[in-house]
Amino acid sequence: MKQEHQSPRDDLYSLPLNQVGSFEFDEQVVRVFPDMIARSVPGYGSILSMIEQLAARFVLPGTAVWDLGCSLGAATRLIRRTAPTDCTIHAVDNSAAMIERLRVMLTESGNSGCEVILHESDLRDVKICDSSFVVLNLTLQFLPPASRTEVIENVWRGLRPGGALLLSEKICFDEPTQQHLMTELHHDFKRANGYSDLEVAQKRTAIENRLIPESLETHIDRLKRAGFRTIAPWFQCFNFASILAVRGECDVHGNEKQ
Ligand code: GEK
Repeated sequence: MKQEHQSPRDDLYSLPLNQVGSFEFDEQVVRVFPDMIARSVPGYGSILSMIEQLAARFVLPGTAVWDLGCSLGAATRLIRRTAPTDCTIHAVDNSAAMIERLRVMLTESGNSGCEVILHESDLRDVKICDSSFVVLNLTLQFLPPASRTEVIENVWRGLRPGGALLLSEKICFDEPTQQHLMTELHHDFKRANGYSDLEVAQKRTAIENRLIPESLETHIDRLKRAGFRTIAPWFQCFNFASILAVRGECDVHGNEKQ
C-alpha cells in the first residue's frame, strides 16, 4: 500500500508552551494530521493495509460500511478501492475541520468507486444498520469509557450476520512494569521518528485526559458481552493493538456459521 504521508510536518509542540491546552482535532491538527499519526502510532500503515485486505473479505454488495472517527478518511479511501459499487461508505467524525478537509480530498480525487456519505456527527448519534464492515480505527479511545459499551452494542446490532468490526486502540497494561516498558518503547518510537523530548512531553500533557486507553482484556470482554462470537486480536506493536471481531461464530474457512 502507498503510505499516506504527504502532509506538512507536525511541529505543533516543538516550541515550549506556557500552558499546554487539551488536544483538539482543529484546523491546526488537520493540516499536519497524516504526518502526525504516521510518526506517532507504531504500525499505523500496517493496520491500514490490513483494513483494506479485511474489507475485501467482509464488505458485501449492497451493504453499508461505517468508518467511525474517520479523520481524513484513510480507511474509507482504501475500502472504496475494492468495495462493490452498490455499497455505501458512511464516514463519521465530529471534527468539522476533519470532515471539511476530507470533503475536499474526495472531490479532488474524483468520484470513482462506491458512494461515500460524510457525517459531521458524534459517532454515538448515528444508527448503524445493514452493515457488513465497521471500522473504529483509533477512535473509541477518545470517548468517555462509560459510553463505550453502548457504542460497541450499537455496532453489533447494526452488523448483518457475517459482518465484522475492526477495532484498533492504544492500550494499557495491568502490570506496572509492562506499562512502563511499553510507554518507554512508544516514546523511543516517536523520538526515532524525529520528535524531540519536549514534543513528546507536551503532546503527552495535551492528550492526557482526552485519550483514555483500556487494556486488551477490557476490550475483549466488552466485545464478548456485546454479542461478538469470534474475537481475534491480530496486531500489537508496543501499546497499540487491533482486534477483528466477527458478529457470529466462524467456521474453519473464516466465514460466520449460519
Ligand atoms: C484513521 N480513524 O486515520 N464522534 C465522532 N468522531 C470522534 C469522536 C466522536 N465522539 N471522538 C473523536 N472523534 C482514523 C484515525 S483519529 C486517531 C482516527 C488519533 C474523532 C476525532 O475527531 C478524530 O478525527 C478521530 O476520532 C481520532 O484511520 O488521532 O489518534
